[in-house]
Amino acid sequence: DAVEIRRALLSVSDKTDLLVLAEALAGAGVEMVSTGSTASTIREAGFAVTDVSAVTQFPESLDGRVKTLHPAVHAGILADLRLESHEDQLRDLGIEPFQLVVVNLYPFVETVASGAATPTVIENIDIGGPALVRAAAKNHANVAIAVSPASYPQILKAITLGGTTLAQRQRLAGEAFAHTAAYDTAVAAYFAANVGIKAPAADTAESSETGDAQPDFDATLTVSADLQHTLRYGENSHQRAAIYATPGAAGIAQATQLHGKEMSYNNYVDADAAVRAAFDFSDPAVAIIKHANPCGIAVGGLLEADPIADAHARAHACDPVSAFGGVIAANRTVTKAMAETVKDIFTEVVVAPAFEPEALEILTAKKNIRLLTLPEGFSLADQEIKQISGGLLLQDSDRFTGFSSGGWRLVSGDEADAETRADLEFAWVASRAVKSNGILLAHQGASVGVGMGQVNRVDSCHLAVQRAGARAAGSVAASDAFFPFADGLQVLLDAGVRAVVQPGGSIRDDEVVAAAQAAGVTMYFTGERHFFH
Ligand code: 93A
Repeated sequence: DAVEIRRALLSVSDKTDLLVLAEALAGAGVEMVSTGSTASTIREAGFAVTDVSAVTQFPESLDGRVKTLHPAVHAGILADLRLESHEDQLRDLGIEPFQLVVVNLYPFVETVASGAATPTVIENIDIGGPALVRAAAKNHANVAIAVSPASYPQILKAITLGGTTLAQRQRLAGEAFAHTAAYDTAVAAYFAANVGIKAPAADTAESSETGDAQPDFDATLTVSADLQHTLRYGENSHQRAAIYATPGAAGIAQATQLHGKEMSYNNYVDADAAVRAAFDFSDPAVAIIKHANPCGIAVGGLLEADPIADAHARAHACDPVSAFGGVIAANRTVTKAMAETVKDIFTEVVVAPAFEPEALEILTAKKNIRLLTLPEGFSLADQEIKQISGGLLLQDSDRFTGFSSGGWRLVSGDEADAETRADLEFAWVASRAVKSNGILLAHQGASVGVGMGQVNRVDSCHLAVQRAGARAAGSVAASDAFFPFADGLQVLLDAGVRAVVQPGGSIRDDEVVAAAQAAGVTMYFTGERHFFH
């Protein structure tokens, strides 16, 4: 099944190691057929090469848009020489077969990443190249296809061994189809991101009937984002991924990386969750995030010498085990004192508005830690888009409207004293960063136990209490949504929680309030829910 290479087609944008290959092919007496600048590179190095236009008897035309798109080329690649009829037809047509095709495509992704204007991007959509690649890969019974200089060494070896093996050509064909698929995915992503997606306006008649809907919401979605670069991989190593940035925005996608390894897909997700949590507070605050959930959130004591360092120390103390490998966001400049504690904790990312020079010095001594500064005018997104199969969901971002929206309503126990009230407000804001169902226990401006992401609220309560340990007694609790039954609340009461804030609104609110009253515990209803999925 070895196929000896006698004629090769070469057409490459990336000329890396082209001449190494050309030299070996020339040395083995292989006829090289080539396009425009590939041919001139080979010729200038002193090797014989046939211009593709001599094969097609058709000039390379339309500014290079038509070079190899010709039957004289494609019949030479696609002929299955295991069939006598194909051999006969090639002979009648006067077409020589190829045994090797070496193509790498126009640098589409790189062109987009360079910020090039649309016409340049469009011109870098390779048409003839993928056709060559797919033709050669389809006919791997007869032809070897190399889509990257990384494959040249095995081609060089095959030349010395007298030809390519079937197993080798099959492997190369698989790589080739994966390559063209990834290429077209990048092109499709560019179109999806740069062509406005218009959704029809909401059907207001139907909306007003449902009562809860927002009839004035003109659900026009215009997605505009530019490809920044591809990422090493997505959420897992077998997923391809890329990052896009919205023009004019000032969020995590526009952050400047000062130090450390390349940001990963998960780093971006967690950094976004971390800044969302930290920037919900106006006081100096730190959020430590793992898998988009907080393992600690705290505000710094304003009377402390270094409030942001204090915030970090107290956020870390919430759950030091989980904070290992976390992503930290601070809503103030990272100080030397904060850096001194962070440096001893394995941390993936630190993101902040700025770093003190001494802090930078301390943290950059750690090779892998990623340090990011937020762009000027940093703000969270106004709207959120979630993809579902077959479409998209659009919503306003869940903005924290503070304590003024209708006010809190005391439904159990005594009005909170100032300190308890401050803790309840802290817990309520911090609970917004917890994936639903979320329960957050807090004490003195720091989370002490977080129950996140459970499919029932009782388990979230158990988790929060368990994480808080001895700190549950005397803490305050916030629940991101109402308690549907008294059972979850009872877990908190049994653990010694002294005050609770929650939206209210359950049809069993009476039972829930009665449980709080029986325990003599202060409870407020906010009237506003903060689900976060
Ligand atoms: O513009 S194309 O889509 N039309 C073609 O017929 C064609 N044939 C090869 N692009 C075409 N190619 C691509 O040209 C190859 O994929 C390769 O990336 C590039 C090499 O051109 P040159 O040798 O002129 O640099």
